[in-house]
Amino acid sequence: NMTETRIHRADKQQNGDAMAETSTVDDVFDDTYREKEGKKPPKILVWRNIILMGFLHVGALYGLALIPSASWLTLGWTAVCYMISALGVTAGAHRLWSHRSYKASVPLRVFLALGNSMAFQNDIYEWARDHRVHHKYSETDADPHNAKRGFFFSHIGWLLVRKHPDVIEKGQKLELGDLKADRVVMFQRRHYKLSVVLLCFLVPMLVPWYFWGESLGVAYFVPGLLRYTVVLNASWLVNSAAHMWGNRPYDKTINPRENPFVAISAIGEGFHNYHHTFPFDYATSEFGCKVNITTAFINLMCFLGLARDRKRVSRDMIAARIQRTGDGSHKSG
Ligand code: ST9
Ligand code: ZN
Ligand code: ZN
Repeated sequence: NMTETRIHRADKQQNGDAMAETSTVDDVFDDTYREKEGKKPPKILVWRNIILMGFLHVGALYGLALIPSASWLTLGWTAVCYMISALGVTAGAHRLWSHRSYKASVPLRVFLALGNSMAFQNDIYEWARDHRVHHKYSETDADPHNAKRGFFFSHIGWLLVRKHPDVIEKGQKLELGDLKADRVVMFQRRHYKLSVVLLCFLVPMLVPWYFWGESLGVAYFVPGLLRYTVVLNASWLVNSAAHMWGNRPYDKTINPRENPFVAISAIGEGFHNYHHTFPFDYATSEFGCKVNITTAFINLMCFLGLARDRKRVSRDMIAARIQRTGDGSHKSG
């Protein structure tokens, strides 16, 4: 354990030197935290969430059965809604707002916030707060979706019970000034419920009904509920599957893994061993745009002048890390 501690310390130093600016983002693993000893607090079920998530998944299955009755335009629209809501999470809440791995102009931030409301995964502020504690206290009581509590808990279970008190205690100590200072983030937080009703449910349903006469039933269940549920599960797989199955070429002392299947459905967010090792890298992967639509999207935004200052880990730093802490699965080894 002493060596592990030293590894993390050394890396913090290294990251800090290479990326002075990122030191303000409170997303670096804290190896000094210790779980409280003794009995764990009891699990308190939140029945409202259990029932709503149950209905949502039944509705999504019904949407699946309705796919053959949907027009091609409606299916195309479903894919568009999937992309916009996924980008609102990956390029927005995750890479921009949780990790500050690049900078985005106001129009791009507005687009990402709209996509984020379409994804209905809690507002950006709450998402980023939970995500920063997830990185900082990964796989401990203070991690909201602690993967040590099993697949079900890290996938969906954590949204169905009250949080462990350490999540809240540690979360309250996080530096979140950058989020509070972002007017787009705070505007979305103030109008979150209305924005979700409009963007996650009404817009996906009304567009196919109004523009090409799709039935309201198909329009509600396919681009609405089914699309929402698939984006949710694709995101949750990063917390469950990508914390359990895959190689650890960059750091074998941590649980997050490289999982190409998750990377596909989560449009580039499955390279999770890399991401937890270098959380400030805007590509969340060593391999840039490969199986990574989100990275391609951010590159396009830079090309259009809507984003800038992408942070990237140097080749040397990656190679050194693979040598020092990798599990030997990297093809360079
Ligand atoms: C959803 C989120 O699905 C999904 C996140 C996925 C993350 C993936 C990450 C992987 C990497 C990125 C990959 C992206 C891939 C995307 C691919 C796309 C194709 N710090 O929460 P409350 C305080 S959401 C500090 O009620 P309870 C705070 O004061 C789905 N403080 O705790 C708070 O008040 P406020 C839809 C914290 O009572 C107060 O405590 N949404 C923190 O224990 C109470 O907080 C739902 O299903 C913290 N971290 O309830 C709703 N946390 O907020 C789910 C809390 O006002 N949520 N505080 O400041 C809930 O109903 C509740 O949170 C609960 C816990 C029942 C789970
Ligand atoms: Zn993780
Ligand atoms: Zn992250």
